[in-house]
Amino acid sequence: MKLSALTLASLPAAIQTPTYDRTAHAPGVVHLGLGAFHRAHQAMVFDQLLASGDTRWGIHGVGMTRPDLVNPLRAQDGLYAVRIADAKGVKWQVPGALWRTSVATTERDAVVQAIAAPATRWVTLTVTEKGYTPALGQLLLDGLRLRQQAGLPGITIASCDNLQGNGHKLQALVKAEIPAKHTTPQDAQLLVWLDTHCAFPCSMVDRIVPAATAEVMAAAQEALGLQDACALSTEGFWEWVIENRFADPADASLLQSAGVRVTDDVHSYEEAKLRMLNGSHTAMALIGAVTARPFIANCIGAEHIRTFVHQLMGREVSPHLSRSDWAEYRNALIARFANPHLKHSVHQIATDSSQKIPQRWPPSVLGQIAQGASFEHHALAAAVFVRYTLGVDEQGQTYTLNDPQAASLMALGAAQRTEPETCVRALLAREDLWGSALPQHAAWIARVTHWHQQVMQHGVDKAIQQLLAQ
Ligand code: CS2
Repeated sequence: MKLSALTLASLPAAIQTPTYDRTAHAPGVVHLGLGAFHRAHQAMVFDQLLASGDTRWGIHGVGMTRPDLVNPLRAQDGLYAVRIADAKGVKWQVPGALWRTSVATTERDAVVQAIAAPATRWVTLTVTEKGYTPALGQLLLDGLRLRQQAGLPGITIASCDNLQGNGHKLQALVKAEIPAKHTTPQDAQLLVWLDTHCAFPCSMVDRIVPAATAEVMAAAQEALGLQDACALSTEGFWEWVIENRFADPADASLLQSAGVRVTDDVHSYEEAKLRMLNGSHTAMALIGAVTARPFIANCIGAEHIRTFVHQLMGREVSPHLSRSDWAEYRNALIARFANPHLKHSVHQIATDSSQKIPQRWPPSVLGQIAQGASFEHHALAAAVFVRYTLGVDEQGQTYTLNDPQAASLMALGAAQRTEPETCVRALLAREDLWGSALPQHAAWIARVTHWHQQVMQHGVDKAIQQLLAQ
C-alpha cells in the first residue's frame, strides 16, 4: 500500500502528520518549481502555519516541465515523507501543505488561473537559475493581469532561487513583458498596480535537500510501513530570510512565528550563502566529479579537501562579506557538509554549473584582486572546472555534463590534454560565466593556467595538496 490521504491514519504514532483539513479550503500559495528543495523547506514552513490553524497556506504546486515528477505526488494526494537527519538524531515527518498540483508546460492555463484565483495570496518560486526566462515573466504576468482586471487584491511574489537580488530580478522579468513603447492605458494601469499592490521581496533560503534516491525510498518504506515514491531526506537546519516587503504587511509577524527571519537586510545573508555555502558546494562538486568521489560528505571527509574549503571560505570569501559572524557560519557549514545522512551527489550540484558559477565565485575573486590579495583557491577551483568539461573522471569513467551550456563548454575544453593553455583561455574568456572583468585579468588567467597544468599532470588531489603546502 502506498502513502495517500486514505492511508495517512495508519502511520506509526511517532511520525508527525497533518492534523488539519486538507480539502476544505482553496490554496493560498502557488509555488512554481516543485522540486525536492521546496517540498522539504517552504512546504514545511507552510505546514507549520496550517497546523497553527491559519488555513491560508495550502499550496498549489507547479512542476515547471516534468510530469513524471508531479504524477507520483498526485497519486499520493500531495503527501510525502521527509527524513530529517543529522548529529541530533533522525526523525520522519509527513507535511501536508501540498494540496494541488499542475505542470506548467502541459497545463499552463491551470497555472494562470491558480495565480489569478481569489484565495491566492502568495506565489513562491524555486525554478533554478536557468528558469528566469521571458516565458516565466509572461506566465506570471498573465495570472497577475487577470487578478488586476478582476479587481482582486495584489499578492506577494517571492523568488527563492540562488540569485543575488532575486526579488528585483523577478520583478524586472515580469515588467519586461509589458511593452515599453506604445503602452496601452490598460498596460499602464497594470504597471502601476504591480508596483503599488504586489510585492517582490528578495529572499535567501537554505536547507540541503538532495534529490530523492532509492535508498531513501527504501528507508521510508521501513519507517512508514507504506510505499512512498516521493520520500526525501534532509538535515535539521533550515533558514529562510526574507525582505520585509509584503502585499499584506501582516504576513511579516506570521512568518516570524514560524521561524522565518524577516528583515530589511537580506543582501548580507544572500551574499554569504551564495559565496560560502554554494561557492564551496560548486568547488567540491567539481572536485568530486573529477576525482570520482560520489557525495559531498566524501569530499569534506578527505582532510585536504576539507582544509581547502575551510581556507577558501576563510581567506578568499569572508573578507568581502558584510556578515561579521562568518567564522561561525563557516564552521557550521563544514559540519553540515559532513552530515553522513545526506547522500548529496556531486553530479547533482555540478548540474548547471555555467549558471551557478557567476553568483558563486567571481565576486570573491574580484574582491581579492581589489585588495591585492591571493585568489589561489578559486583559481584552482576554476582549473578543476576546466578539467570537468572533459566529461571523464580520473578513473576513466565518463559522465554527462547536465548544463544548458554543455555542448559549448565541452567543445571549448575538448583539446585540453593537447592544447591546455588554449582551452583554459577559451573557457576563461566566457563573460557569461566570469563577468566582464575577470576575462581581462592576466594574473587570474595565469594562475588558473598554472593550476590546470598541475591538475593535468598530477591529478586534482595532488594539486590541492600542493596548494596547501604553499
Ligand atoms: C546546491 C544547492 O545544487 C546546488 O547548486 O549548492 O542546492 C544547495 O544545496 C542549497 O542552496 C542549500 O540551501
